[in-house]
Amino acid sequence: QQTRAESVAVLGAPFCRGQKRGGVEHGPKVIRDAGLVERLSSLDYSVHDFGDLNFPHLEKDEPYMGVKFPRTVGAANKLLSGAVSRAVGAGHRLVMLGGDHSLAIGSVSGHARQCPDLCLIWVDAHADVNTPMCSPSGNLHGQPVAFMLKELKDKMPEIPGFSWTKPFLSSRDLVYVGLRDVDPGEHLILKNLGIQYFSMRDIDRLGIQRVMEVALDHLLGRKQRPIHLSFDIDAFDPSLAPATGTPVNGGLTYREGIYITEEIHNTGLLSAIDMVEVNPALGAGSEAVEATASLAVDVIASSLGQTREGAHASISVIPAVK
Ligand code: EXY
Ligand code: MN
Ligand code: MN
Ligand code: MN
Repeated sequence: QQTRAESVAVLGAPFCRGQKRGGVEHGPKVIRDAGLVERLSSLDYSVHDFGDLNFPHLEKDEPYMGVKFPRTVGAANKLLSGAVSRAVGAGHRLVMLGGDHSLAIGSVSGHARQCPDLCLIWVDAHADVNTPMCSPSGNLHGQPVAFMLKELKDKMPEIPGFSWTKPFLSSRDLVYVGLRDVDPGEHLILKNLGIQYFSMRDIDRLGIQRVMEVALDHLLGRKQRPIHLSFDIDAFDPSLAPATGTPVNGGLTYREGIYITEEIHNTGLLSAIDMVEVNPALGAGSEAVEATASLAVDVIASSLGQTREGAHASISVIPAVK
């Protein structure tokens, strides 16, 4: 059986300090247990599972300007950023398994070190673009995009733990899909910076086909460039993804979610994926957890070329009667 030229690196990031609920650090384990590596191998990738990162534990990490665990989150993301940069630099497509969504600071910045012209598709119920000044919670999983955007540079205080990174992304190189729980400060940022976003209401109005057409044209119409997909499992409706820390009603259907990733795959430009916020300590028992993890695997596989209409890569003749 021939294998694709491409290889995929899987990198586990067992980390939970960007939010307050324990358990999300076990996301990488349940996503692997749901068969991720086998599924990607069956798509003919050569899969390199780099295992889980070992994040430093800091004894003392007091809040700073309301931001919780700043040094712990900063140090974890610094480590992740280096690991992602090395994996992408070695020529792999990257799959980062979280962990909470604060990890996107490290993942996207590490990717951007190798691909400075990348664009970012953020699929989430939330915009995760609070600055420390407008965050209602102080949780860093609600703030990662604010650390990335060049246009927010002078709105961001210096947070201990983050001196290693500086903003690297233009607001026009970012698109959101799935929003339905956006804080007032975040809404102002989206509007002031003219960020292209598609809320669940927009999906209701336009349909997911038109949403993806406009989203991809916005990002790629000017220039073809590598895509980073940051996929928060809470983008899905809680009936499909119950094992997550901040569920919001009225989310993506299974078919909308898979259509999003199929269209991203069809660009041929997907370079890295984050799959975050799967929390096996939540949800009403093991079935709920397995359903959520299996959904995460479907999203990743679909992003990397699994199709609903089948494929014929490994068979070229209809088998003759024996
Ligand atoms: N916007 C709220 C906050 O900043 O606290 C909730 C953020 C939840 C973030 C989840 C991961 O997407
Ligand atoms: Mn635990
Ligand atoms: Mn998120
Ligand atoms: Mn979210």
